[in-house]
Amino acid sequence: MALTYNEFYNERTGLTIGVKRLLFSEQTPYQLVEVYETDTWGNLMTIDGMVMLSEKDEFVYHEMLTHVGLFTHPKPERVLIIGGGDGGTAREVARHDQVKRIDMVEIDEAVVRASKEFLPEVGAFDDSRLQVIHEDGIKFVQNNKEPYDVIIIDGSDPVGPAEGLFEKDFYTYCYDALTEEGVLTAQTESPWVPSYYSSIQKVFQALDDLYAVNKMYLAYIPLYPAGMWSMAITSKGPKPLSVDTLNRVQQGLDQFGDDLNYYNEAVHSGAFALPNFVADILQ
Ligand code: SPD
Repeated sequence: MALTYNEFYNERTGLTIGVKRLLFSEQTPYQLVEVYETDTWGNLMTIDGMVMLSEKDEFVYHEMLTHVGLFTHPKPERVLIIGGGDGGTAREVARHDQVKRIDMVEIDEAVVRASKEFLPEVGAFDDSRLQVIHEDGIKFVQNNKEPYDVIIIDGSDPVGPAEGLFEKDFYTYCYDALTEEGVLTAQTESPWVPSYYSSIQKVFQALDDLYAVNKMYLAYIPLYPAGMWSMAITSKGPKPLSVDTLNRVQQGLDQFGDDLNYYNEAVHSGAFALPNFVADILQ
């Protein structure tokens, strides 16, 4: 019998992926973490029945969540990742030579363990600048004493342990944990899933209240609900579309060579073009 992984994200509408077998399944104190071997997407990690990443399409999410923010900051040296236990965001951060320290705060050690074993090509766990900390990301930010230049929120969906990552209190703690020109990026769900609209609105309202600069941008990720994904960039000053930022994008990408598969100069700017129905969510 042909096996499939099914994720319903809008009543009876969903995603079906052909799978060969279940490689890992663990109910942790926080969530159900699973990894499947799929027919065509490489290995696939899900949390509580929601796709987190597949080996074949993860590059889109990780490149877009990372480089838009890192190039917006004039000198990103200290970077904090909240969540991101698969290591893909850390891998993209590590491409930036200026970065001196990467702290990744992943609440669930099972995500890191499963990723190292079954998604070995994804994470940059060997980078000497990376510290992996297993703690509640919200408490970590709240108690932080040494501010970061860039914070990246690479959490899961707004149910279970990641719910608090969509609340104003959390973005207030992040504001206090950022340096003077601090930049933050966050994953903010699919604009095609109305049940997430209130979470999206809550985040953008909080960013609007707290930060000087605040924008939504989009990426196209086939295994996420409806394929369209939104992200937020917010900062205390630096703007993602300023001439300085665009110059940094150009110079930085020259150094990276051909290593990226999604992000480029045109994508950086184009990602901020929002279709009307998406802009309307933020009204
Ligand atoms: N429903 C998909 C939400 C994905 C958010 N994070 C994915 C983690 C990949 N590093």
